[in-house]
Amino acid sequence: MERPRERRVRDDSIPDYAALQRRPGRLQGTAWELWGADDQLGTLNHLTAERVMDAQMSMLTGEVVPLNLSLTEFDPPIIAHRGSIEHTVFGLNEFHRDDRLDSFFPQASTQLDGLRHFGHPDRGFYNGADPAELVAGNPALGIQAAAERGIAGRGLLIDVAAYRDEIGRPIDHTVNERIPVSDLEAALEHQGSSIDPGDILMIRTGWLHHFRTHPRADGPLVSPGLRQSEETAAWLWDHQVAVAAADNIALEAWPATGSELSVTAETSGAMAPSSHSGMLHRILIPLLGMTIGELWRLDELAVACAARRRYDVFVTAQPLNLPGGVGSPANAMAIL
Ligand code: UVW
Repeated sequence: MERPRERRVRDDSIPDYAALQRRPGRLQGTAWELWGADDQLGTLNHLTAERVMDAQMSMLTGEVVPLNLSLTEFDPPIIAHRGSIEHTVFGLNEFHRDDRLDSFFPQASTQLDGLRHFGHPDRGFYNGADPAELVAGNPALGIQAAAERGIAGRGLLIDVAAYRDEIGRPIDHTVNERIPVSDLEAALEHQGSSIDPGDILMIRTGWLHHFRTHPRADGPLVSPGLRQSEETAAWLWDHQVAVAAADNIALEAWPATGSELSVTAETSGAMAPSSHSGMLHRILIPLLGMTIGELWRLDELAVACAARRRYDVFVTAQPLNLPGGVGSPANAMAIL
């Protein structure tokens, strides 16, 4: 049964993206100190208790849809420096089993990127965190902050893959196609949804389905994803999105080669370009404090949402409580 709901109210105390660019001094272009000088949560602060309560209205049947791939999904690994997990099962006697993980890379499968994952080469890490503190054993900007809070709220699926299929312009999953904001807006309109402040946004590009159903191509890994642009960053920020997740490698198109974003440290020659050059990550995580989700399993959710003709759901995601952790398996689920 359809449950009526009212649109949630924006928090007008939060400056829009254009206003962030006018903040003075070291705060210019950042969300730093908006939620306090010691804040470690960034846009997760949008998930107020009132909004979590409100997200009940997105549960219609109680059907639970897991959003996680297996921890061993990518073997061989898709990101070369994140090796395959080694799982040992042992027993202290014949009637006992225990187990151990080695070579465990928390970002090797369905994941959340925490706020120490990326800094901005010109501006630094979120809230001006000292890079020297971003080490094992020090909790600064660690994923434990999100774990201690827990992530729950209204999730909204944007099935941009289905939209593009339906208009006869399918996304090319074999290249790093940059999906513009205009496609996200059109997909939302097509499915009759709109973003509410505090939403956990889940963007389905269809890349994961393609990757799992086709032989692995030789050569570097590519995936379509969000276009690297100030417009994309502004769109996510101005909608007051709490978490931006997708079913692809990096949320944004990968690799970022040819991106329109640049940093002075690289253009001036002070810092060598790298595979991170041009990445949207460099704005979203350190400047805006946005938690990102990658490799989320959204295909079953897309089928269920299309069947109920509603794309808002209740979502929980519980990162590992690892002090100083950089990222974590998402441990996410949708409740319909
Ligand atoms: C990439 O580097 C591709 O993304 P991330 O490190 O966020 O997983």
